[in-house]
This record gives sequence, structure tokens and C-alpha cells, in this order.
Amino acid sequence: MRKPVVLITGASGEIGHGLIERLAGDPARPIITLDLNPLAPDIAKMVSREIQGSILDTNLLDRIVAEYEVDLVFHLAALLSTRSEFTPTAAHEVNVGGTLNMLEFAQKQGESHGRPVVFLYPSSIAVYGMPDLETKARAGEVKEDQYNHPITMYGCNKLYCEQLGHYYSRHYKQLAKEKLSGRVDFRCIRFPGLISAVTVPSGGTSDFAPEMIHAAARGEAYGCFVRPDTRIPFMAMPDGVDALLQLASAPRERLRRTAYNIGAFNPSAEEIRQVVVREFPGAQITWDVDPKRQGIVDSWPADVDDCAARKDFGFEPKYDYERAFSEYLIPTIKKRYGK
Ligand code: AKB
Repeated sequence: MRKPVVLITGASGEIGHGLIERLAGDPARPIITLDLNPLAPDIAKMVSREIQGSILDTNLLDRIVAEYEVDLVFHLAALLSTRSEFTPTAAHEVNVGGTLNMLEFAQKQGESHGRPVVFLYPSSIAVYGMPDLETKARAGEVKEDQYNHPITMYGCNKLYCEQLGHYYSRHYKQLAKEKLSGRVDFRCIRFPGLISAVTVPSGGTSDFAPEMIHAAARGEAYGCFVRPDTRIPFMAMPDGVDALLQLASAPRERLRRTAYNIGAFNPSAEEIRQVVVREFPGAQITWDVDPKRQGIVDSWPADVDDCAARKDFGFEPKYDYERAFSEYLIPTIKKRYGK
């Protein structure tokens, strides 16, 4: 008999790393991963099978359908915002084409084992497009349905895939009504910038915060690519992983939306610099603004309204700004770099 497993795509990335560490604690639910890149050796030990391959390879996806009973998917594979601006058509292919393949994969899985496949999708604050800095300052906490006018390929891809997921889950409800067996239970979180103490992101535009912190810990100088007054929402990685797991296990009937905002704190780049200099005296942080990346971050909201996530699936971040640094980032990073 095929055993129920969790599938994580893009598992070698930042969120995948944290998610595998958390999921590995439950031996009843083996993890299989799909990524172009190999997993870090300490993480690879925690999964029952590591598949190196692409979400664009539909033959490979069909083989996984035949071999495994996947009842939970975390579809994390994507090209992030800055990278996507350099290769927009490749980004569309991976971010949209790949997501469509994974939704079809989930649909086929649901049909084969007759139970809903819960499909977790990380969207992003990149789905927002604030028209100008004045509006951004005035808007404050932005709700899910406001300012949905992304200016990047990545933001367009994420917003459209939220809709695609909604389409697949409606289709699932329709089929269920007709007593047919198509099953995709799509659930999506719009992540703010995530800051991990153990990994450094690549290709994102919110990366200025984690890059600043990790560079200081390594004793390297850092030229921040946004202005000091730049403000967007952030979150410590453990809270991001918790939110995904909470949403995955929430009763379906409690969920009133397809996509949920979550946030924890929203310091300016200068406020981040101040804490980093306090914790790593002598850190050399200068301002080296990249107009293109600045334009992207300026189009993202200064904060998000996450009331729906708090109400519907009990989201509550453990780390506010001070705790994120004092109890998570600084001690873990110092240990990591042997300080
Ligand atoms: C990026 O910067 O592209 C991501 C995001 C905010 O989705 N970190």
C-alpha cells in the first residue's frame, strides 16, 4: 500500500530548510522533496526521499503520482522578485507554469486516493503595488484586497497563482458536490520579508535585511541597496514556518479566504542597521541604493493587516522586533559563525 507522504518543492530554499526541520519530528508522515538543487547534508538526513528534478518535468510528476500517496503539498519552488526581473519569461515559466503543473499533480493525487490534497502556497507582499510613497505612508496596514497592482513579474505571478489555486479549489468543491473525486484544498499565505538565522536568501528584494545581519556577523562590510527610510513588513523564519503549519492543519470550514496576509514587525532599513550595529559593534553598513530594487520595495506596503489570519487559523507571531533579534537572530547567528 502507498503510504501518505508530504511533498515539498523548492525544499533546498530558505523556507524549505525550516519546514523540513519542523516536519521531520513526525515519523508518521515521511517527507519527500523535489528540487533542482541538492539539500544541505544535515537536512537531507531528515527526509525519506530527495528527488533532484524540476516542477516543469511533467513525466517526473506523473511518476511521483504513481509511486506515492501525497496528501499534503508545500509548493515552495519559485524564482524570487529581483531574479525574476532579470529573466521575466523564465520566471513566468517556473512561477506560473510550475504552479499549474503542481496543481494538476495535486488534482491527480486527490483523484487517485479519493481524499483532499491540502496544497500550501507561499505568496508574497509582492502582490501589492503602492502607487507612490505618499500613498504607502498613508495606507499603513494594507488589507488583502487592497492595492493588488504588482509592478514586478514575480508579484504578477504570485497574484495570478493565488487565483489559479482558488480556481482549482472551487473546481474541487464543484466536483465534490457532484460526488466526483477531484480534490485540491488550496491554502495560501502572503509572506512579508523573511529573516532566517541559518540561511541567507538569494534573488529576493527583501534580502537587504538578512544580508545586512549576516554580513555583520561574518565581519564583512555591507552596502545596503535601499534608502535608510525604506519600510516593509518582516518576520522571523520560525514564525513563517509556524504559520504555514497552522494553516495546513486548520479546519477547512474555518477558512474564509484563499490568501492570508501575515506580518510581525516593520522596521525601517535604518532601524535594522541600528540594531545590527548595537549587536555587532564595528559593523560597517553603508547606503548604496540600487534604483531598480528601491522602486520594487517602495511599491510594497509598509505594513499588512493580518486580522483574518489571526481569526481564521490562530496566527500569532512569537517574535516581535526586539525578541526576533535578542532571542532568535543574534544568538543563532553568533553560534553559526562561531562568534
Ligand atoms: C522577495 O524579496 O522576492 C521575497 C518576497 C518578499 O516575496 N522575499
